[in-house]
Amino acid sequence: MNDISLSRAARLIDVEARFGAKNYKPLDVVLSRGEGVYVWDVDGRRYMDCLSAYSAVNQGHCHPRILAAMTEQAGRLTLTSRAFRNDQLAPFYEELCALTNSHKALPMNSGAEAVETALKVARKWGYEVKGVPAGQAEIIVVADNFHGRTVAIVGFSTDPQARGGFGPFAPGFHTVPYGDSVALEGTITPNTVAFLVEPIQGEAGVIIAPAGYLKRVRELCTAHNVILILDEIQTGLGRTGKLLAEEHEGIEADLTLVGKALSGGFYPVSAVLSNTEVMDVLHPGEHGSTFGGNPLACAVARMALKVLVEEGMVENAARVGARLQADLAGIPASTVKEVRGRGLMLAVELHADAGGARRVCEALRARGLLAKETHDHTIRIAPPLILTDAQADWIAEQFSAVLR
Ligand code: IF1
Repeated sequence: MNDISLSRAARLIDVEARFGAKNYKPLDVVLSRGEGVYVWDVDGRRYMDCLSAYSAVNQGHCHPRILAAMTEQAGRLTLTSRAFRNDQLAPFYEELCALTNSHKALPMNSGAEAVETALKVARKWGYEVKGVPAGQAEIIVVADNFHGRTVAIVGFSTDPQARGGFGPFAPGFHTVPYGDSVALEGTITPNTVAFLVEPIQGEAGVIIAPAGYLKRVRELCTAHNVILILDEIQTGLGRTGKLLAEEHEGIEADLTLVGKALSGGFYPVSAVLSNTEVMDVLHPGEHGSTFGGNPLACAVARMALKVLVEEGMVENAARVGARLQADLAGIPASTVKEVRGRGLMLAVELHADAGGARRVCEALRARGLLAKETHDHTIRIAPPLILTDAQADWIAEQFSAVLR
């Protein structure tokens, strides 16, 4: 690093601090280019990206086929609004539903919008189909959830940082512990319309529920006529070594939420997928979005799904993820409490007295590896799904060097 380029990064960081809202505290690495599993900072220094923009770039940075689809579509037609039809929406629906075995899809943009959409669908279904008295619909969520940042969503967060100071909140939400199907059953009432849960909790620190939990949840939702909404915005589209994480337990949600990697990180694209006719409660004018389902988003998402499947990224995530997890678990470091995860959604949790995860992330960064801590003691590892064996071994070597 020379002084001139150092000052360029420092200047950009200073300008951010002066003009930007202070709602983030990123690592002080200023990136200007990405390709595959690698990103480069403004000084030309290369890093392996072990965050993948929170699993939005599962396909790797600037995937050439998605880039080509995006630029081609951008030169033809970008936005019509849903007041008119466009020629990309129908094939997007068809391909997305075929791939995920869904009946119907509703496109939005951000993950939070997909969550909000599912909550609205569930409530409306509750009133119109289940027969819940007006204004009485209840939705059950779990503790330590992360579903986004809207007022309704943070209202049922249990994280004081996410919800503090943002009330008053929407009523009608109840919280049960994650992984506890008995608590779920005890909280269901005749007015319960939905249960919303992440198959593996991301922000909570890559928390995997006990085996059989989701299966039991599925049984309870069916038995009590409650819509099961799985938030697969982070776990979906190959991250855990299956296309959808629900496949690990052999279940199907009623509503499945996908986002992030649905566009390979090129563009915000999310969707609500429906396995039943529950989506039919929405009629013209009752829900929508200016950008949702636009032709650019559809063209990008179609190619993002195509490369995920055609280039074997889901299988690769399972295989290389297992190898990396075993490598990490084999590091003889007394600072490590647990290595866990599925596919390439991994986490290393440190003991509380190990000096903190942020420090480890800083040390990894100095060795050319970008990872992000979650809470104080957990480092998450989520590289693009195109990771090779040699790259996985390299990641484990860097952790070994830093942790020992
Ligand atoms: C940020 C976390 C990850 C999500 C699940 C919905 C959304 C997310 C399961 C909302 C978003 C992001 C948002 C990002 C940080 C990040 C995150 F640490 F906060 F939890 F990935 F681990 N459901 N997760 O994980 O999607 O509206 O953002 O498109 O900075 O807030 P969105």
